[in-house]
Amino acid sequence: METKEIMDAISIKRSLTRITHEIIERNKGVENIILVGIKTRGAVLAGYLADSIARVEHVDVPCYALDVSHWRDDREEAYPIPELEMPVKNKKVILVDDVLFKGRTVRAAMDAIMHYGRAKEIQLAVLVDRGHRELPIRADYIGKNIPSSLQEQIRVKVNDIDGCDGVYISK
Ligand code: 3GP
Ligand code: 5GP
Ligand code: MG
Repeated sequence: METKEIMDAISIKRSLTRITHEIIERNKGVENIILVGIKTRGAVLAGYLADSIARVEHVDVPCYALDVSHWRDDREEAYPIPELEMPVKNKKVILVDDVLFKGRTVRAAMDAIMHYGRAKEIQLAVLVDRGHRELPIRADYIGKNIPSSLQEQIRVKVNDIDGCDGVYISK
C-alpha cells in the first residue's frame, strides 16, 4: 500500500488560520457563534479552530464535541442520544469535521443539532473534502479539496490522538 502525505502540520495550521479569517469575515465577527466538532477528530479540529479564533478575535467561542452515532442511517444497533448540554437555540452553529465524503455524517449531525434546539444557522467547516457526495451537502469552509477515488483512504492525524498532525492518502 502506497501512502502519501498531502498536508503536514504547518499546512493544516495555515488552512485553519485561513478558515478562521473566513469565518470571522463571513459572520462579521464571532458573536453568537458556537463550534460543534464531530467526534472523534472533528472535535479535536474544532478545538484547534476555537484556539485560532481566540488568537485573532480575543473571544472564547463555545466549543462542543458531538457523537452522531444515534442519528446515523447505517448502524444496525441502537445508540442512545448523548447526554450533552449544548445550547444551540438561536446560535450560529459551525459544524466541524475532518473529512467530508458522502455527506451522511453531516446529515446525521444536522439532525442531532435540531434535536438540541433550533439553531439560527448551520455552517460547515471541514479539513478535507474528498468528493463523492451521496446527499446535497457542501462545506462552507474547506481546508483542502482532495479529489480521491473510492478505493483510496484518507487518514487524518491529530496530535492529541495520534501524536502528530498530518493528512495522508493511501491506495
Ligand atoms: P474519526 O472518528 O476520528 O473521524 O469512522 C471511524 C474512523 O475511521 C474515523 O475517525 C475516520 O477518520 C476513519 N475513516 C477512514 N476512512 C473512513 C471511511 O471511509 N469512512 C468512515 N466512516 N470513516 C473512515
Ligand atoms: P461521510 O459521512 O461524509 O461519508 O464521511 C464523513 C465521516 O466519515 C467523517 O467524520 C470522517 O471521519 C469519516 N470518513 C469518511 N471517509 C473518510 C476517509 O477517507 N478518511 C477519513 N480519515 N475519514 C473518513
Ligand atoms: Mg470524522
